[in-house]
Amino acid sequence: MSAILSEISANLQAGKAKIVGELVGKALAENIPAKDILEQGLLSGMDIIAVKFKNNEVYVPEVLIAARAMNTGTALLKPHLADEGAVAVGKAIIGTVKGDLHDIGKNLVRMMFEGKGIEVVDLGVDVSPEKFIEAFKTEKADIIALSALLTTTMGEMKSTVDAFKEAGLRDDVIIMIGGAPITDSFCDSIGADIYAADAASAAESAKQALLEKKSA
Ligand code: B1M
Repeated sequence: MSAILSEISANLQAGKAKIVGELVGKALAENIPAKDILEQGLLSGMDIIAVKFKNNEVYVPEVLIAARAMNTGTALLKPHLADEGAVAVGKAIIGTVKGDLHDIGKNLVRMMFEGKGIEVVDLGVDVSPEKFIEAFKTEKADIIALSALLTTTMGEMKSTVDAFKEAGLRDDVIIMIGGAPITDSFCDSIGADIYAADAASAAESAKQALLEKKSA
């Protein structure tokens, strides 16, 4: 791995957002592909933090500042991850479900969606089923994209699917779910439409589903 990508990873782990931003800028100037900066710099640093968090070697404050550094870095990569000249294929509402404050994965999915020409309305974190429904109606969206990182908040995905059924809107919406504890079988069990394991495949599947919807 190139030295600058290791430096990005190390500074992300130390929560040094400003330095991470500078290094990402430098790596881009050196023509290192944005995908490599994301995967081998930022995400590799976040993976190490995740293991340390699990083993109680770092705690919430350290993880929070690492997450801030991650978001600084990904924001700079955003224009470089987008497909140039992508044509708008549809509109998505994205959010992390109620009770859940994790937003790094959700932000990556948003970025990849935008890169595929999908217009995105981001409701942020801790989003209730009612808020998803309200936004779906006002924005006239095609897809609802739900992220959850906690086993305790996965149930909110089912509540959201059920709320769309109760509102008589289930047939009008494509519901996509993802996040570390989510699986394909969970997706089937709650009656959502698409499970995606990572941000890139989420964007690919969303685009495919939108194109199929348009041609139906
Ligand atoms: Co939290 N946390 N956290 N945390 N945190 C986890 C999830 C945990 C697994 C850590 C552990 O190992 N113990 C654990 C959950 C255990 C469980 O539920 N079984 C945990 C816990 C317990 C908690 C708290 C309860 C801790 C506490 O307070 N004692 C608390 C809960 C707060 C809340 O949400 N109510 C908490 C808090 C936090 C921070 C605030 C400190 C911080 C979040 C900061 C932020 O997001 N702005 C944080 C973090 C950073 C993590 C870990 C370390 C990293 C998550 C992350 O951002 N990964 C995480 C450990 C882990 O995941 N191994 C952990 C990088 C990111 C790119 O990956 O989000 O998985 P991820 O996204 C992936 C895919 O999942 C997918 O695409 C992305 C990759 O391309 N994806 C989708 C995500 N959403 C998708 C949606 C899609 C499709 C794909 O379609 C719509």
